[in-house]
Order: sequence, then C-alpha cells, then structure tokens
Amino acid sequence: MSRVWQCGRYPLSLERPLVMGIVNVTPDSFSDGGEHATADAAVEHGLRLVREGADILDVGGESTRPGSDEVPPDVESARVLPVVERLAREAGVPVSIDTRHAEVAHAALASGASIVNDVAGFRDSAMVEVAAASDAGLVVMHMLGEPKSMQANPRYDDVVVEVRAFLERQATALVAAGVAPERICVDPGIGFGKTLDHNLALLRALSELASLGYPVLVGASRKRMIGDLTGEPEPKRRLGGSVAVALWAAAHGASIVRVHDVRETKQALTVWGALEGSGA
Ligand code: HH2
Repeated sequence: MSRVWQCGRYPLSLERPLVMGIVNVTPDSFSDGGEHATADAAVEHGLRLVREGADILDVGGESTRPGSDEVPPDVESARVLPVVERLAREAGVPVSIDTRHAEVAHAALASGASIVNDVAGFRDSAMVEVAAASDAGLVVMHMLGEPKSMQANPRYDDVVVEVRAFLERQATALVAAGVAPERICVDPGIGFGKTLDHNLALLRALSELASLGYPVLVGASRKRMIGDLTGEPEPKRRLGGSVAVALWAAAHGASIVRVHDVRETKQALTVWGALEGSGA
C-alpha cells in the first residue's frame, strides 16, 4: 500500500517526492525579503508556484534567518492570515503555515491551512494543544536554541544522533497528545543551529532519519550551506546548488523538499524520477 501524509482533507501520496513552494510574507527573509510583502503579491506568487507544480504552499510571516528578531504574533497574523485564507480557497493544494506561535497556527487553521510547520519542533505545549485539536499535517523541525543566537557556536557530540532523538521525542509527544502518526513529518532543520559540517552530516544520514517511520522534509533552498560550498554570496544565485540538494535528498529518503524555485526543482525531480524508474 502506498504511504500517505494526512494533512486535513488532503491525503498526500508519498509515491513520488513532493515539492513545497515557499511563500514569504516578510520584509526580511534572507532569500527573497520584501518581494511578496503585500497580501496580493504573496497570493499571486503562491498561485504561480502552483502553476509551476507545487504540491504544497508554505506561508510564513516571520523570518527565522540567523540573528533575526522574533515577530509579535499579532503582526505575524496580520501578515499571513489574508494570504492563507485566499490560497486555501483558490490554490487547490494544501496550505502550510510556517510559524512557531500557537495563536498564529490556531488562526491559520481556522482560515483554511492544512499543515502546521513549526521550526521550533512543537517544543511549546500550546503548539501541541493546537495540533492535537486539529486534523492538520504537522512538520516537526529541529532547531538548536532560537534564531537570534542559534548560529553563535552550535555544538553537538553527534549531530545525527541528537537530531534524530529530538525528532523522535517530539513526534512521540504529539502521538501521546492524540495526534495520528500519519499526520507527522520530520525535518532536520538545515541551517538552524548547524555548521556546514553538521548540515552535511545530516544530509548524508537522511535514511537514518527516515527510519523513524515518518516522512522526512528537507529545506536547503538558497541557504548559506550552498554559499559556503560554492562561494556564491547571493541567495538568488544558488539555484544549481539548491537543486542538487533537492535531488540528493529525494534519492536518500526525503519525501518532501521545501524550495523557492518550484519549476526548476520539479523539472529536475521529474527527470531524476524517470531515470530511477519511480515514475515521478
Ligand atoms: N527553513 C526556513 C523556514 N522554514 N521550515 C522547515 N520545515 N524547514 C526549513 O528548513 C525551513 C522552514 C528558512 O527560513 P527563512 O530564513 O525565513 O527563509 P525562507 O523562508 O526564505 O527559506
């Protein structure tokens, strides 16, 4: 039987890798800050990503780039809710809310979101309550500390063992709170309190994360690790590296990739899938 990630009314088949398109409604994201800062521009962008093949849209109103300040939940809500509401109605694919604030998640679900993507990995008990009271899909991501300080001097004894244990612990807590396991997806959190070596170790160990039994999501699009490896300082010029990571991730156990450049990623995955014979 084929595996499914259950996200509200959407049962998402994991037969082939899924592409989550990024819709930032922020003035300051590292990769595209300010480009879609109005609701109309963000909705337009989201609809374009769906035409390009996005399977999911991830709407975020708080940049979590290293060093960023926390956005008050009411400001975040004012940014994202109109966008979530319209995309949930018009896009025809599940809308994910990228937030670490329970009140924003709650309001976004009421506005039609089908997935809660929490970069803090449901460490906040209020987030667990919101999740348990819904039927949404849940992304449990690993982050060391908080965005403000996470890149200061990240240290692990064994990054793979520690990230895997965290994801397992948080997923188990969600199940204990009443969440069906088929709603959960896990994410190593590339760049969230990790050096380049940590990121590489986690990407090389995706099959160990997948062995937890939950679908694995990878978000490396345009991130600093690609700049570190290639010397490209401009996030928008990291497309080649971003596609390389997406293909690597799909080939090594990831079920979902979170990307800015949907058309190019989808094309690469389709060709790779044909070569693999998986029919992507
Ligand atoms: N990365 C960012 C935001 N949300 N969610 C998941 N599940 N995984 C990720 O790797 C991830 C995420 C990065 O955030 P930001 O710096 O705000 O930039 P952008 O949203 O353009 O990627």
